[in-house]
Amino acid sequence: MQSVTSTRDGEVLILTIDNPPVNALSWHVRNGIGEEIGKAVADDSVKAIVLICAGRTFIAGADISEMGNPNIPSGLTFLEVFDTFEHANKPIIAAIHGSALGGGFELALVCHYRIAVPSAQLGLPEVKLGLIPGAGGTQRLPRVVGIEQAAIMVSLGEPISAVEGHERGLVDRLAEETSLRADAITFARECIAMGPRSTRNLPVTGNLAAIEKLKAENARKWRGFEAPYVALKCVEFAAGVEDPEDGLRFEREAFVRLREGTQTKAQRHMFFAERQAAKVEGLPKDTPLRDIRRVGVVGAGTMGGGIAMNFLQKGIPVALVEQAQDNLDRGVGLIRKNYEALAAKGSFSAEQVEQNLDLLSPSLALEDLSDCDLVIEAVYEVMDVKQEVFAKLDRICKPGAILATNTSYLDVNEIASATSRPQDVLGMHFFSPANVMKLLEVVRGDKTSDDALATVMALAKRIGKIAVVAGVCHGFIGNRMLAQRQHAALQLLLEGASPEQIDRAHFAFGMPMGPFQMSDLAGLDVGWHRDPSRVETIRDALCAAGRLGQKNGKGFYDYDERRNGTPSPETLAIIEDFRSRSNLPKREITDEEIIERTLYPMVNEGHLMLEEGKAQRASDIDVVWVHGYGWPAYRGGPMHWGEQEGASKIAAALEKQGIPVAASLKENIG
Ligand code: 3H9
Repeated sequence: MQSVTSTRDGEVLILTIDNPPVNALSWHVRNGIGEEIGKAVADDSVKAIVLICAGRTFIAGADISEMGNPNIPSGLTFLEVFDTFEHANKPIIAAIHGSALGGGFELALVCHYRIAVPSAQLGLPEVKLGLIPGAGGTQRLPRVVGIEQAAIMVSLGEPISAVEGHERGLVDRLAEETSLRADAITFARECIAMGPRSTRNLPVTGNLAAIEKLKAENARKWRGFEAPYVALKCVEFAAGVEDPEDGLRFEREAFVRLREGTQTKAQRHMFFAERQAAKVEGLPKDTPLRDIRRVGVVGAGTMGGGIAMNFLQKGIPVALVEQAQDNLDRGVGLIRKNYEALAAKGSFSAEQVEQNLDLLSPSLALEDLSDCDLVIEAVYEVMDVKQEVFAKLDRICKPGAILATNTSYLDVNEIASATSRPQDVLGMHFFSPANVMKLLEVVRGDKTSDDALATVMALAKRIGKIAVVAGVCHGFIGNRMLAQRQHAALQLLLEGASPEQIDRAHFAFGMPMGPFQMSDLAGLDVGWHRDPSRVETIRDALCAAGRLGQKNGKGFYDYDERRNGTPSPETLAIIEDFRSRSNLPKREITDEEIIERTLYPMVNEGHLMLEEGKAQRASDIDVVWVHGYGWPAYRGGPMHWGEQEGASKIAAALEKQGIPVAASLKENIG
């Protein structure tokens, strides 16, 4: 089937792009458009051209799968096609529904007029792929909407609605939601009299100060990322350039530099990894889903409350159960406080906060969960406690209800065995803060049924999570790998590195915090045996000394009341004591060694999990680490990073450390 076809409505020619799933500008689409537009321009009986898309969306950008692929047939470039549009001797009208993104949005910008349905979205999300717009977006957009709005759109990559686009002069006309094609043809007839019109030579308006403000506001979020800064540089250039052609050249060169770099490779990998993660091997696409209308959460602590918020804000009623009234009140109070804080930031209106809270039913009785379609347990990480809750839920919950545990380590099969319905039991491991973190590990027990799993995967998408399927093993994907990193970091302390040096090396690598800062934040007593006389590790010693982490102001670091950490003489003395008893000489350790010693064992563990079938694919592991632990997206997750480091280098380093190497890594040793 042809991806570009033309039809006529009197003097208006309608060019339709049909390239599922998202009408990306693949090579054959570019060639098709170029050819058809050439013919239409040459045909005197055509007075106006409408560019419209079939299917669910307008053009969602360049075809990302073509990038870095040397086997793409040659043909027309973006710039050749765009040039024909811009210089056409008759008006071209972009008719937009769904999303006009990246190269698709840029093509709409070279069209002479734009009509869109109100629900359409317009944006330049290239930064999320480690790129910038490469077909004039950074040069034409400031000429239409001004520097400030253009800078926001190119550097943050978030789309705006067609309604906002209309207010900002980006969209010339709003169409009826259901009659875009007819409305576009009518509009095209009006445009004939107005003639073609180009955005390229419009003056750039606005103030460059907006750019510095954006940089300051996003410094933390953009740390280590190249693309947002390059995108802003291009907007700045547009403001100062005399000949727009120079601006286009400047942008093009910057685009090509980024396209050849490592960051975009990693970020494109993440784009596909995130979409791939939703696919469960061996699960038929048409697996029937269970209806989830009401959710129960057991445990109103920080985790339970955060979990509940996910559903409430999507309009799903939640029954929240606690054992004691004061804990329940505290939990409900925390949910309100969190929503109010979000409302203060503009995420919700005050009315929405009340609507969300109206959907919450606090209770002291598990029996109140009898009509829930899904119950998520978020109580203490102790097997006996979990099993007791599940045995009760088994008696109380209606047949077909899904029973999920939020455990972060424990054996989901063992938890399921406390019920008479292990097919309905699985893990839903949320990450803290549960209403903020994107990741959800969905743990598939040995007996979990296909439809329970498929239902939870679909539900995850509904509440805006990126779900990854993990098999039952200690710590699942994320925490199992984390344990390797923590173990190696503690070993490095014994050999002479300090907590600050190790944390600094991880921060410089791009992690939001290092292993010890993270331990302090989580609490050093998580998983501690609680026997102060049993001191086998540095961590045991810190706990025994009452150093429990940020929560009591002292852990690996000492904390002030604003939770700023400084090196602790007491901790350093404890480390020193362990070192002298382990007879290890103190030596200089480089940051490079820290990264290799702490991260290579993680990559190894990832390979082991793949070999054991605990993770479906390497890219799923990357999704877990980028969205659950803040691994920098520009490094593409530990498995992608490991691939760039080289399997043979990693395997050799692990062997040198005496660490058993995963077979799939070992086979790469030359
Ligand atoms: C660019 O344009 C650079 C230019 O400036 C340079 C010019 C020189 N290409 O997300 P979904 C696939 S850079 C190839 O689940 P939704 C996706 O992998 C590009 N494939 O759907 C998935 O495949 P599968 C700038 C793409 O409804 C399927 O489509 N544009 C592309 O939730 C469905 O995707 C962007 O960054 C693509 N461009 O969301 C836009 N886009 O089914 C990226 C999607 O096999 N796309 N696929 O897993 C999106 O943001 C969302 O896909 C969209 C739809 C909002 C469009």
